[in-house]
Amino acid sequence: MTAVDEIKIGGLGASRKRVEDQRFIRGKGNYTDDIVLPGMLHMEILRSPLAHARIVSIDTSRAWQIPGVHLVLTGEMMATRNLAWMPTLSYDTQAVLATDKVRFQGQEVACVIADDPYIAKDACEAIDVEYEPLPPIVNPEQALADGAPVIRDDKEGQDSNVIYNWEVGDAAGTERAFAEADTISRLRLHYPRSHPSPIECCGSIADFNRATSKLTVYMTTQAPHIIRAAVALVAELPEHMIRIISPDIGGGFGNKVPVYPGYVCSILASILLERPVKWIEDKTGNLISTGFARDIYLDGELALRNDGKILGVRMHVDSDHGAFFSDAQPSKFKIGLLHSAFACYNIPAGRITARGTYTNKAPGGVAYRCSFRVTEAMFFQERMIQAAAQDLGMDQAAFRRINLVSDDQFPFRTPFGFLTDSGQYGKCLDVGLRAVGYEDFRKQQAEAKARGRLLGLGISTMTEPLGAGNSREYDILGIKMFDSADLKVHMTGKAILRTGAKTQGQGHETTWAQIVAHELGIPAEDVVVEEGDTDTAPFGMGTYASRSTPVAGAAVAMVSRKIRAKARKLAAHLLEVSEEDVEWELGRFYVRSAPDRGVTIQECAMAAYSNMPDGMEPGLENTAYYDPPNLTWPFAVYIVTVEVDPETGVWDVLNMVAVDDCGVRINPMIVEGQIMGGLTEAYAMANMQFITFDAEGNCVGSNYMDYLLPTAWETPGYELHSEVVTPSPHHPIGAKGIGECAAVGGPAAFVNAVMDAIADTGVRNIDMPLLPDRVWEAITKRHDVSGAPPVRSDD
Ligand code: MCN
Ligand code: CUN
Repeated sequence: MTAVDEIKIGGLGASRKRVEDQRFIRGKGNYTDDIVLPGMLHMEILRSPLAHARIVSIDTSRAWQIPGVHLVLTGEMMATRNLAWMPTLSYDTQAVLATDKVRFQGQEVACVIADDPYIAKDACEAIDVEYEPLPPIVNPEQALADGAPVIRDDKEGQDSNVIYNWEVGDAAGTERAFAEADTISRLRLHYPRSHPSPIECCGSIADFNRATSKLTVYMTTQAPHIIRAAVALVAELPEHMIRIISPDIGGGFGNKVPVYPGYVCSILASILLERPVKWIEDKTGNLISTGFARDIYLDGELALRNDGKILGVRMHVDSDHGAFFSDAQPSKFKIGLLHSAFACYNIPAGRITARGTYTNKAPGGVAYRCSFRVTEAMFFQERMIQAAAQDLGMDQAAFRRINLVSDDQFPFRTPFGFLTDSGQYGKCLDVGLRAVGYEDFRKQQAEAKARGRLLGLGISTMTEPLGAGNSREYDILGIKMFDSADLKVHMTGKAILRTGAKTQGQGHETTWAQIVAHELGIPAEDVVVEEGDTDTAPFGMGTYASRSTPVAGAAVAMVSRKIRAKARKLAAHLLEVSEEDVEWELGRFYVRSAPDRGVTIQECAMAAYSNMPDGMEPGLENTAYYDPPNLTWPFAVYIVTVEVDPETGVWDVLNMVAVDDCGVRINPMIVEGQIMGGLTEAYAMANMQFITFDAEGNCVGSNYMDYLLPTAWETPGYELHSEVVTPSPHHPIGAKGIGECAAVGGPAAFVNAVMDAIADTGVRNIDMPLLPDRVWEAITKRHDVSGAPPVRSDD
């Protein structure tokens, strides 16, 4: 007998088909809105039509009279239970239902609970709210202007719209670097607001049982245990009497990390009415009020030597957080992991200053396929790198090569203090350049130019920190960031695995079983994976920041190893030899001196319940909590070629090459799916997605006519490369995160390509999205087009 064939049993490296798709493609998924409980009522939210206004009065009497209405909740009623405001994940407060003022268009003002959602919606319209309009503020510049109205006048001592001033890096060293520079390259950029826009909106069904005092909440959350803690604190319910169940999720993309007023109101309503209360957000509600991302302005500078060496970097960012500072991020860092910028470059000194402001917009900066602001960090970085190479008159690839961290420099301390773990940056760049035919393209580009055609090539190279955290440095609201896995191997060798992560489409049900197969030789199909129920899953911090593989995935490997250690003892007992004489090969223990004498892992499992040695605790189950020593640092090279039509400003992607090194790939097919999805979102951000606000604070982009998602029709094709593999040195199976890389690094590649195509115009920047009219304006007027919403241009 020999070891089992790892690929055949669906182990590490197998492109195993996604087991969850069995139900998804048959329409048998079980999403929050699919759940129907006996006696369930429905909740709808009345939202503010104005961006900034004082509430004079709210009259709910007409709504109460509508047949089928059970409850009308207002801020005033919430206040009697101390629930009008709730804490945010960044130590700010957020209104659950407005009491004093409304602070953004779409803010929650009242809720109606009724027999069905239609009655509830009608009753919302029967609530009479009198507003006294106040001047709205729609960007940091207005927020910081003298005499600007203070948006958060509810907060004692808050006499401006500034939330924080934060800085990181080496001020003196950076000054010296700039003093020594031959050239200073400057760029001002805006990364516009965008929205994760998962197909499924947010929702919850709260079910409070007075008899047992137990509160069960089905909800669309990426982090059920954090929600349980938050509900315990906010609603002052005992934690063991709260059960959060996150069933199938129709895409999260960061949108489903925060705590939303709708969740809180449905919970209170269920407690008051002692009936299940369902809230399902509609698309417009989702687009205008939940988890926006980005909206951040950069003043960036690079200190350069004329031979191409970068000596220092200076960044100032102004971040528009909307009306409440609700970012989900490690509490130590005010602007997430923005200071991971330039981590792949060997730059001796750097400094970032960051300022956050309140505006009359929905709370922003939450997340959208990013590890806490790394998307902004890498976009700014790669736009600044392109501009710097251009300012020096250097080739884009050569300039990067001079400054990228080399293979022998790891672990590498980045300009803002991170320690990157590993990588082969030069090799990835070579693979990408070869794949795109770099030299040839430059020739074609020159030839095309002679004929008036505009071709461009954009490169984006980046590493990003994935896997928050390690508990020394990373916490959310004081809860340390680590993760967990619990594995129960049954008598017949079949198993159930639960983790503290929560899949939203990433395929954990498939890939975690592959890690168990790799560690234990139990076929992946014999391992069922369950996530998202706080009564059964071990405590974990959920899925975002591509932390699942780096942290929960590591815990899966570690718990499997604990199981293997016990199985080894069982094997020794079955084989009647001492444990030291037992060897392991995949799926089987054998006697070192007699390799034919062996027992399978399944036989060990049976023995754990039927034939354990004297004194051994029965059973084959265990739990592992994993606190990673560092973040994992995947690397990527994205190269895009485009043609820009000078007559219309329309640009088409000719080719896109992606070289991703995310260490060991558990399931190569799923990894490729993650990359393609991320590149598509990157393309959308660069090309079309735009949530902006007019001067009154009206949200433009509250529906899919205005907020554009790419369909298969406009999405370009991608050429993916997987030949570079640098295992993470500290991850038990060498895997690094991948979930966001393409969405993080992709946008700059597209923008750089368009900017390269129009380089002769002297235009340094067009802010995203690069809509045709903006590109056309830049080409014909030969000026930068800054997209600070509301869109401004010089004429
Ligand atoms: N994987 C792998 N080998 C690796 C790394 C990852 O096989 N070396 C697999 C994992 O096992 C997992 C998937 O790839 O099945 C993504 O893993 P990982 O990079 O750990 O990311 P997470 O599972 O933590 O997912 C989070 C990430 C984020 S933050 C957003 S936002 C996002 C994304 O994933 N949201 C998504 N991808 C998404 N994909 C879908 N379909 N839906 C979302 O909501
Ligand atoms: Cu930042 S979006 Mo993902 O981390 O859930």
